Amino acid sequence: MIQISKEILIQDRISLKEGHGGLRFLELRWNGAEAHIYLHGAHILHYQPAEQQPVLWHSEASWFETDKPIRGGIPICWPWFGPHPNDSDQPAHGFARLTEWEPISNSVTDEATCVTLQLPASSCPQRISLQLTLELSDKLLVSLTTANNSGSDFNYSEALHSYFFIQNIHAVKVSGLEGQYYIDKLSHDLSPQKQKGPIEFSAETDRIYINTTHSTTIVDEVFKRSIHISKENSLSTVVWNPWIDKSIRMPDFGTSEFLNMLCVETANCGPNAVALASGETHKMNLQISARNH
Ligand code: TA6
Repeated sequence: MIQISKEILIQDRISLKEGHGGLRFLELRWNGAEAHIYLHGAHILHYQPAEQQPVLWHSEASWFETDKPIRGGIPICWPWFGPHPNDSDQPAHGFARLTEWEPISNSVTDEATCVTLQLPASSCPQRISLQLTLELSDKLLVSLTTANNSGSDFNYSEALHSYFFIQNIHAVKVSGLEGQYYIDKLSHDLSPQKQKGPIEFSAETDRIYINTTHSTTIVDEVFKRSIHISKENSLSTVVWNPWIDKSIRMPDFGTSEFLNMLCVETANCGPNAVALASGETHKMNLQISARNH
């Protein structure tokens, strides 16, 4: 079990708590906003701006066990996205979300509350490091930084697999990806398709938008809220809703929970996997902000 140094905890701004399943998390606070990041997987589970509904969703049926991924929030997919490319015994979406991370630094100012966690070196490939920084202010900034000091190229894919809380999937649109190309993972034809208009949902949806730096906006007609998602150093955006049949097949997902969640994921995956030369660092940034209409 990771030991937390006392310097990480700052009264009223960064506190260590015991959460679901007895797993520990850091609670960050800033001017009425709050965020929770579990040490397991450096998993951001909760983000709620001041006087707003929570922005992130998690399943009531989620596991909270040290050898399983948490269902919801912002899982970290690294160093591969989806199934392992050539070893079916490996866990989906990599091992970073299945390991306890160590808080290593913080910053508490009038402008923001920040914490950085590191994947223990014992869990990383040789001389590769992975850090996550969470910055809470009137928005949420998440940075995932991979550093390669291995002496050779390190090829990997990654995602901040964000699950957003919505009121009804039938009354939600995603704008910002108009004209971008996507791979439809549910189709036999995996050739890139062009997105026409905003994305609306009426069935299982699992798409990787490729070669795109575009920001996206989730427009929630019922909550009367827009969630704006912008990114840096990310060329893929994944859009996923399991709908009912896939929800039934997932033991850690309630049958009708698909109505209240939508994944818009900030990634580098598929053709946008990262080739990181030795001595180089790659930092993928995600910014989430929510605005009531
Ligand atoms: O990001 C979409 C996706 O790759 C879907 O295909 C689905 O598998 C989802 O991730 C959830 O994956 P998980 O391993 O967390 O159940």
